[in-house]
Amino acid sequence: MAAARTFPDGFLWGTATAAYQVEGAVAEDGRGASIWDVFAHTPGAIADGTNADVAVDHYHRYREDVRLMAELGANAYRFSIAWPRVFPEGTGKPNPKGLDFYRRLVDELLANGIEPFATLYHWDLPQSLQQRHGGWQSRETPQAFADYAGYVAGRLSDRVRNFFTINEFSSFVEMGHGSGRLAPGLRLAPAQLNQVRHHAVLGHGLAVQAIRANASAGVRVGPAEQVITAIPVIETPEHIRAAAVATRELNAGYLTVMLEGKYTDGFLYEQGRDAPRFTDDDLKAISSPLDFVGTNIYAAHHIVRAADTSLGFAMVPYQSVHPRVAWPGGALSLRLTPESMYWGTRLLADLWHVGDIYITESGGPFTHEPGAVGTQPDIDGMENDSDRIVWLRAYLTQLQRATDEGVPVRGYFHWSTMDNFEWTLGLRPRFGLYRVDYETQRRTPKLSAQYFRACAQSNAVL
Ligand code: GCO
Repeated sequence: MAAARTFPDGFLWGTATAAYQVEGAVAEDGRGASIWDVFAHTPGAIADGTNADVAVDHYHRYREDVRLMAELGANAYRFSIAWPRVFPEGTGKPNPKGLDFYRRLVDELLANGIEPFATLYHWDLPQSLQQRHGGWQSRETPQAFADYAGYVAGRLSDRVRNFFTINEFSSFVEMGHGSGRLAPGLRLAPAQLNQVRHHAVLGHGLAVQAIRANASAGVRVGPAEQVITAIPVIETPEHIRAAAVATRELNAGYLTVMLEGKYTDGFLYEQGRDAPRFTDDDLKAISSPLDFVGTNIYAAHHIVRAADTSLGFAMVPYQSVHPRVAWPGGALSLRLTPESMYWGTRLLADLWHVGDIYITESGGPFTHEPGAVGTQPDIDGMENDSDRIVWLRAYLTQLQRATDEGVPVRGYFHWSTMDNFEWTLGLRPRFGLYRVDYETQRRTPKLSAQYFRACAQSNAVL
């Protein structure tokens, strides 16, 4: 029998979702519009013409969904709080029914022995802030976000002990304000884009301060960033050093400035006159001390090698035939790079001495539509997503390699509990451990749900 590849005692096994992708009920109980409601209803914006007005109706089905998490053997759940439910206009008068939903959800989780981890911003900015101030282009928004974060933490921290401030800065900034692929669909000039980047991390920092000022003692807070990961082409000292230098530079606009309190010289030099305008007070807020770092790891953004360049590293470009899983209906794909789980977490600890790390998302869009060419039949009524199991085992193996070496990873949140609305690609990509029939909203465990449960119950990679 091979040596058990166990995780440390107390390691959390969870799944992750986001409000806009799962809740539906977009006009219920006083919820205000978000930029995603506007974007998803813009003709042509969503690949399959769907939107998340209903999504998977988690707002009404949350009790059943919590039971499904318990059946996974999960002891944690990462969800996001919809800002427009709590402050329909983003600021001003709160909507009590907004927080009431999250109290109900959290009480159901706690009653099932599942630890709630709440993300305060998973991209659904109140539309009113976009209209009034231009959203994250304005310094009004970071302050509004801090006020909202402090308000929520002050009222939920009797039950919610862990808050993530913002999810995936790089995605909603670069694709929401650079390429325009995500809401609000802007294509800003470099200087303006840099200012949005800066306002996003400033919002994070001000929110950390507001949570500390309003939450009950012992509450913990940190970001949930998709750390740009660089893995060494060969795991020898010179290439490992190159991967470390690359990781610091590649994250300069986000995690590096949060953890070091300054923008790297390389970043400022590279941005030149487009560099963000900031004050020392901004940097102080941005680098407010954290209790943990959450990181979404799906694949390595880059393979790097040591090179005699000014920064000491060079990219090793991916070959087009690198093993991957494609997003159905889109041009995106995830390259198979399980060692991103090892290097993505080890370098967080090595570079910045991060004391507590959570994998806040990982997984892949392994989608098998019944009747489609190449789709294999179900096994005992469960979707045969053996591809997801093989992928997950490879990634968990590298994560356990890290924890075995003492890297302080405290938990793993699989993306996602169930199939849900995958932003601009709509409902076609399916990331869930549970399959959702979008006609009936019926949830059915996939084979991978059994695999997840086996690992969670053994606290090991099987
Ligand atoms: C992200 C978001 C999730 C996605 C998931 C699959 O990481 O882009 O946090 O909302 O749905 O990653 O793409």
